[in-house]
Amino acid sequence: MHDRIESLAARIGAAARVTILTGAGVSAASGVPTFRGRDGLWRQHRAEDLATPQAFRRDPALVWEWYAWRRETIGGCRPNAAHEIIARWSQRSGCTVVTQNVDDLHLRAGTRNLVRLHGSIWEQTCWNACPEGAVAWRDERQPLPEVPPRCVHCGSLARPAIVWFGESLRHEDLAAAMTATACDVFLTVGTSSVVYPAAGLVHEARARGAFTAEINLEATGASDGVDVAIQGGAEVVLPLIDAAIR
Ligand code: BV8
Repeated sequence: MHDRIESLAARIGAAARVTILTGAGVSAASGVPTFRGRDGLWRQHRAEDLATPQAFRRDPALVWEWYAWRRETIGGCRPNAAHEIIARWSQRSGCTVVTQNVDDLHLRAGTRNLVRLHGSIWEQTCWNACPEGAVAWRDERQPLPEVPPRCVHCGSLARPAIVWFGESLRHEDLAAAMTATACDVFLTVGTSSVVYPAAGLVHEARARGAFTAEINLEATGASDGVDVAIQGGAEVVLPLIDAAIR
């Protein structure tokens, strides 16, 4: 593992453009539950029951209870060493961070040039798509005074400003992520690489000539397709890489 960390550090140190894609594993050491691992959120709840527009239409109170519980959990979590190293690297010009996480821990760590592909658990939009409510507003109140919450503009139902299964990602976010696949080094960190289009970004980057690396506790479907796969916790491996960058 030492050699792989040294060679990846050399690549990052020499790169003009670095892109980092993150998933739930980056926030695991902060205490945010992952989705598909042991104790992952999807083990207790079926995604299709909770994270789809159909589920929300069927039972908005149930979906909002799940999000209210996750907001409470995430509200008590702090960025860990992985978020902090990524935030520091993001200060370099040419670095883009693309996250699938909705917890905003990258933002709280001070990450620049951040693309939040799946939105934020701290933001809401109007379910009825009233014109003002189409623009997300932030609500960090803990606990939410009313579940389900209401649109601050028209009073109808609000929804989490999160991309659910079967919904399109925001065009500008997907475009920014695709642009960032034109890079020298592409790191995929703490993601099971099963949810598209995010899971396709590392392959796109490699096809465009990037050196690609994965950091994950275990092998994923992306492991065989990257130049180097390092098994370990992001909060352990990223500080080791950082220390090895000259
Ligand atoms: C769309 C919101 C256009 C809920 C989430 C192409 C092929 C196949 C299917 C599709 C495809 N294109 C589109 C699809 C369908 C679908 C999809 O990908 N389905 C999958 C399941 C097959 N995609 C969509 O619907 C997307 N929309 O493409 O629009 C369209 C529209 C209609 C029809 C066709 C196309 C929208 C996707 C939106 C997903 N939203 N959730 C919420 O968060 O509240 S997904 C959910 O999974 C999470 O939000 C999360 O962001 C995402 C990814 O999960 P991960 O972050 O990877 O987390 P996971 O738990 O899985 O893995 C954690 C990893 O960390 C593990 O590997 C573990 O080993 C590791 N780990 C743990 N601890 C550590 C660690 N690693 C390092 N250090 C540690 N300490």
